[in-house]
Amino acid sequence: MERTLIIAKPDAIQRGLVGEIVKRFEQKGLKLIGLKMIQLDDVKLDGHYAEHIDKPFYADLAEYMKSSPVVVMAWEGYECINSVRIIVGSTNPRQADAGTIRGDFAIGQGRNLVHASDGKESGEREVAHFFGADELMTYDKSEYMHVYNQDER
Ligand code: IDP
Ligand code: MG
Repeated sequence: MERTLIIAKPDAIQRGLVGEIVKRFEQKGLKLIGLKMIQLDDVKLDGHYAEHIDKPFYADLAEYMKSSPVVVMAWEGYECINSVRIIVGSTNPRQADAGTIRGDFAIGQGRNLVHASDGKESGEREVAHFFGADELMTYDKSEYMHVYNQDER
């Protein structure tokens, strides 16, 4: 099972799209294992976006990501990193397919509503960056037998 970190960014909070975003992953059949609302500060944000700190857009990105609280979520599922990136859509919402979160609800590249981990290693690292072990839930999801083949569970 892979884990991915999803962030409903400040534009999702301000536009009342948190429920819509959660719904997309719930209806896919993924398992929610952690969820909380937080206010990002420089330390937390720079750690999360370390690969982007030197990019020209980082100052704008940082200001935007701290402009209101965000909702961070950890989701789990078989090969879920790829599934979630498909559900989220391309970074530039104007290039994102209809049916994706960004394609359906966003326009500006710096206002693309949601963060999703881009690999198995980054998923583990990002979940650990935002959630303590005691904040991640372990439980059986009763619908798994109807969502996965036996060898995928
Ligand atoms: P991703 O969120 O699809 O993984 P990344 O390339 O990792 O995209 O970029 C992180 C975030 O930085 C994007 O989601 C977006 O909010 C912002 N960003 C990326 N490129 C640009 C840009 O060229 N202008 C403004 N913001 C950008
Ligand atoms: Mg990224």
